[in-house]
Amino acid sequence: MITLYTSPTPNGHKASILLEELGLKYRVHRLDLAAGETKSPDYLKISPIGKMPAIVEELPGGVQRRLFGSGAILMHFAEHTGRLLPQGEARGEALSWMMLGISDLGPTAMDMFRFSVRAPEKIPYAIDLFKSELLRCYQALDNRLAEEEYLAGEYSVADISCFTFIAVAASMGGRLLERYPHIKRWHDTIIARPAVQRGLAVPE
Ligand SMILES: N[C@@H](CCC(=O)N[C@@H](CS)C(=O)NCC(=O)O)C(=O)O
Repeated sequence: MITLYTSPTPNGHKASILLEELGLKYRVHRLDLAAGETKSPDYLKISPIGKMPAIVEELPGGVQRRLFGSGAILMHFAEHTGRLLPQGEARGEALSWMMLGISDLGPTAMDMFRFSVRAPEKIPYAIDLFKSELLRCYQALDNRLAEEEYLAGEYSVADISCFTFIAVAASMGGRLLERYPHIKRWHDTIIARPAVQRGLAVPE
């Protein structure tokens, strides 16, 4: 049995969309971030950094496997099932775009939100920096999606990794999808997938 520790955020949705796409059975343990549940001693045994998403898998023989962070989850289940991670030349593309979602797009989008919305004091340097870095990610995605239907040619973990941060930004208003027509075409195709809709509804 797979238990997904999550909360309704873009990183959590990467894991739930993946599990839905792969048709794997899992149960959901909802974490209350505001109540500090990711910092509890029990949860820190699963995710040493105290962040979600994380997974505990019960394996035969009473063995447990933990996975923490959306990147490890995407990679592990794609490799384990042999799905959503193309082989051959496209593998390098898939891993590169998957990592762009994890190490560039996601952290930059979160820092942009923190500095422009949450911060009690608005620091123009930080806001300008994260905005320009975010636009750099959007432009790279749009350019790639002008060439290919999906980031690695076929639908893969690369798309799931980047999609959730694009979807949340698009849902907050603004002109992201208007400005980047290739991202819009890709976003609209992915959001229409039934597994993506189910994944976005987790935790209910
Ligand atoms: N690199 C991690 C980042 C995960 C992350 O930042 N999770 C946030 C919510 S989206 C979190 O757990 N925040 C709680 C905290 O920082 O205390 C991943 O890709 O999953």
